[in-house]
Amino acid sequence: MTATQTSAVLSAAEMDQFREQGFLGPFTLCSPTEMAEWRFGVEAVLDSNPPDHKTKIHNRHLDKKLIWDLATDPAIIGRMQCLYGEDLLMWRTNFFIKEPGAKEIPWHQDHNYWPLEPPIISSAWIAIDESTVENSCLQVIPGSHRKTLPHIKAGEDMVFAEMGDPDYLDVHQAVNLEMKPGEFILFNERTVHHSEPNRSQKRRIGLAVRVVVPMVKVLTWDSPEHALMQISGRDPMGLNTITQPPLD
Ligand SMILES: O=C(O)CCC(=O)C(=O)O
Repeated sequence: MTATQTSAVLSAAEMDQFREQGFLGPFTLCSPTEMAEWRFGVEAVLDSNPPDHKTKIHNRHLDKKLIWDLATDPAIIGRMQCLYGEDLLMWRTNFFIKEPGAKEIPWHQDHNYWPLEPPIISSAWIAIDESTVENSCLQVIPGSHRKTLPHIKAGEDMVFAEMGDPDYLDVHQAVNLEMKPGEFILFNERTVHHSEPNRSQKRRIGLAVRVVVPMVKVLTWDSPEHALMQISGRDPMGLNTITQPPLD
């Protein structure tokens, strides 16, 4: 599938909302019927072996055009350009596959884990499957991006090794981000987010797309082959190795 839509734009009110809340959406990338077509391709990618990087679920935009096309859909990139400017680089893509029984993803801020200097990054999280409270949708705490949350060691029942310190969290403020297949949200590196264990019998797949601006240097790399890709505009800083998107 190729992206054919015109780039989306945000209103001034939406941009203010992103600055105040740390997240925005859900927005529509495509209809649930169209996402069923994408999902067919996504499942084939997830069944295939990546040539040169660590797992089947991370950074498949490096070797599969379908993932690059999905991750750089104009519905996402147009909105990111409104918030971060024209010059955008793709750093990572991560599938979050929560099968029935999958563990909790702890409350966290992404910048705690990432080798970025400075840690300025925009994420889009795309619902590949329907994502509901029942099958552990993403949750965020509005306005939480205005503070840095201390992170501590997480328990065995969590997916990550570190989690946001519960003493500094007000989870009563949390918002459930239920999404139909084909919808997505935007958030930033400090927005506190989480998902419950998947207590349902329904799988939930999301694709997280990580986009940086050229002033951000990636300090360590997932693999020697993992370069960034220019999504739009220019790279006037030249701080990172840049490669071309896959052709097929
Ligand atoms: O999909 C989830 O449950 C968590 C996603 C997440 O932590 C992220 O996109 O940074």
